[in-house]
Amino acid sequence: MAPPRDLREWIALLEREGELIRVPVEVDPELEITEINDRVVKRGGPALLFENVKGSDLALLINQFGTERRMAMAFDAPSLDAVAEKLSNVLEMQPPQGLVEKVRGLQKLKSIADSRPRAVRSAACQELVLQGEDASLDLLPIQKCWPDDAAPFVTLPAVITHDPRTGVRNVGMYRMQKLGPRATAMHWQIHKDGRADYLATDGKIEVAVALGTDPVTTYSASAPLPKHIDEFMLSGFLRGEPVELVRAKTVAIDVPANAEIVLEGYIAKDELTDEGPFGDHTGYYTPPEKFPVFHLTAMTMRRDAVYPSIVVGKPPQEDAWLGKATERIFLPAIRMTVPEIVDYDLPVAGAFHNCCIVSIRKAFPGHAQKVMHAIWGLGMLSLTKAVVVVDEWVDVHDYEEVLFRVGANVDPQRDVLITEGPLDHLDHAPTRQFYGGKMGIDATHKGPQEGTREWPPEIEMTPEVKDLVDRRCAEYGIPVDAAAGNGRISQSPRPLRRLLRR
Ligand SMILES: Cc1cc2nc3c(=O)[nH]c(=O)nc-3n(C[C@H](O)[C@H](O)[C@H](O)COP(=O)(O)O)c2cc1C
Ligand SMILES: [Mn+2]
Repeated sequence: MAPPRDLREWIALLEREGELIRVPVEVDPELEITEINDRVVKRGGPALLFENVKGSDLALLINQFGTERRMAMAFDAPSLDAVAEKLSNVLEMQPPQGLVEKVRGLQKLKSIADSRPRAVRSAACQELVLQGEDASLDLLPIQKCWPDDAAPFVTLPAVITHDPRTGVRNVGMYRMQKLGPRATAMHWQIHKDGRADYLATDGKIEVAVALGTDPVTTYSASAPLPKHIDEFMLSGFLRGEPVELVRAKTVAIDVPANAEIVLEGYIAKDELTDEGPFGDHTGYYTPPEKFPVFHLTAMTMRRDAVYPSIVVGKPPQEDAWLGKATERIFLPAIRMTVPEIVDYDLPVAGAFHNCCIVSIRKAFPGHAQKVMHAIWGLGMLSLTKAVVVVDEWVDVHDYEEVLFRVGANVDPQRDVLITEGPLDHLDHAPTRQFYGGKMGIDATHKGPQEGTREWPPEIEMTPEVKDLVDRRCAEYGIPVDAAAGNGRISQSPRPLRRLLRR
């Protein structure tokens, strides 16, 4: 088995696994699909294939990533941590000793070599080629997601550009507001690589947009890689097989051969439009702001193309699992630069950039503060508003335990660091856009080295007595949960909530 090679294999797999429902009746892409999907997502329900979307001949796929199981299935992995392990194996490669290790080392190197995209001459994504007036976004079942949205938005695109200075490719997921049959806005935010490519051009930049790729490639477009790393490489590595690319018809850009739909076009340097309002992943409407205009020069498709969509809004939504995939997959890379980090968690309810809980192997005074600053200096994690640091033995995914540590171990005057720095483009809370306050909470144990009193020992029952009670459970006639222990009160959260905390 390997990850699905294209969207159709993925849909077939989801269907075989009881993870997809086909909806044959007509539904409206304006609001109705959002409301149906919202109810399904919040219950951890299946992917939905709407086969009869009002105003379009194309089917619409939504909620393909809506549960942890499906997100892991997309990678053909038992869990997201298993995906991370694959990366960690390569990142932590040491010079091999002995034959067995050498062979293993070669396999690892092969997995890197296989990551590079492969060029092909003909491709399914170009079965139909529409140019000029024939190319029209009106053919697509583009959703208007929320009542006050300015227009329909393409929500799950892989936007491909090249840096005009270096030629290096970038793939990013940036929503596109429909402005007409052959124009959209391009919502690449201030911190994003596609925007940097665009700013580096002096006239116009060619752009291609892949819709409906295999799920790992779709995920990769959302991954926060450093600018000089091609997201298709990451996809190839995670798939264990190169992404196949074909030259687009009207722009000098290679596009995924397996895509359902490809939009080709360009963006002129100084042509801006009002983008938004849009019901965003912050749970609020993002107000209108100027963004560049994308002009469509051609549209290529597979026969009977399936249009992929996603809805963001008040968390949790489907994008929670794309975010959790990034959280898990990037842990080994984060540990490369900050090895004292044991684990971290970006709570879905905190919309990812609002809060980061991190556990560390604390070794010296001020270590928690060092890690806070490291987080504020790492890629897109630099936009994190609040960082909570706990000791290595604390489970960062157990929010009740984290709150217990914050309550028990924090002297707000001493342990809360208030500073400032760059913030998420869409954060409406700071007084100024893009820049504002940040908070670090040191919930680790402190000691005389840090100028405090002796830290008291934590309460722990002896292992002997625990074993004794485990053994005698049945005898007591009391329903004592052998798994619970140490006197902690743990309310059992709703199943979906519990999953999201993982
Ligand atoms: C569903 C979804 C929608 C997104 N929409 C946008 C968007 O409209 N604009 C944006 O700048 N980032 C958006 N992102 C986040 C980017 O895809 C992400 O930051 C990615 O790393 C960008 O690629 P880059 O690092 O190559 O710029 C979205 C992510 C997801 C999962
Ligand atoms: Mn990038």
